[in-house]
Amino acid sequence: MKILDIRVLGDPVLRKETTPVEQVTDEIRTLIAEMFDTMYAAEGIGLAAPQVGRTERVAVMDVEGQRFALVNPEITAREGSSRGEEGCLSIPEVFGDVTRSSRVMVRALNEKGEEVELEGTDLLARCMQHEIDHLDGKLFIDYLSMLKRRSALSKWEKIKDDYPNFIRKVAQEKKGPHHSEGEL
Ligand code: K1U
Ligand code: ZN
Repeated sequence: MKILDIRVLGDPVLRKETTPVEQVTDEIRTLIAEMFDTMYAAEGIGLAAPQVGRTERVAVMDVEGQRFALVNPEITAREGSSRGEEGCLSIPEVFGDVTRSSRVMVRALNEKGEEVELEGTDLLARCMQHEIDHLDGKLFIDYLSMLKRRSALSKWEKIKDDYPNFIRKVAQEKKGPHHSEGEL
């Protein structure tokens, strides 16, 4: 298992457009496996490649047991609207309410390189949109009102020095899908 460093707000990689993956190779599958390990270790429900300093169009998520690796994901349809609180593993301790579509359809390649079309509703839909935003260089704070964004950024200013060089070190995994109770 390899836990990757998470890049935090201020690292330019979080604002870069990602590059579509041409072929799902073993190298991409290794990246996906390490991203899952990192996501579980950080106790998140999703993670996108730029958050670990990579520019491939790849994201992973595990929302209430629905676990997906998405390569080159695109939203093909959306409906409804729902407002809910979001956080971001790249902006620790900062939260804000964001309005998102409540149901989305996402087309992507899976880990095997097969084309899949997935439906997400509620939290899964929110997570899909949050992760696809990361792949387009967008962060949830971009959707906050000027006042809420200012307050989020002022909170971040107070804690950002805990992350020298824009790097968040994540401790070894605490929980994941394959670990039984009491296992280290
Ligand atoms: O991409 C990330 O930064 C991960 C982030 C994704 C997220 C999607 C949708 C809503 C909020 C955040 C997180 O995993 S934040 C932490 C988290 O585990 C969590 C957030 C909301 C509900 C449940 C868990
Ligand atoms: Zn995020």
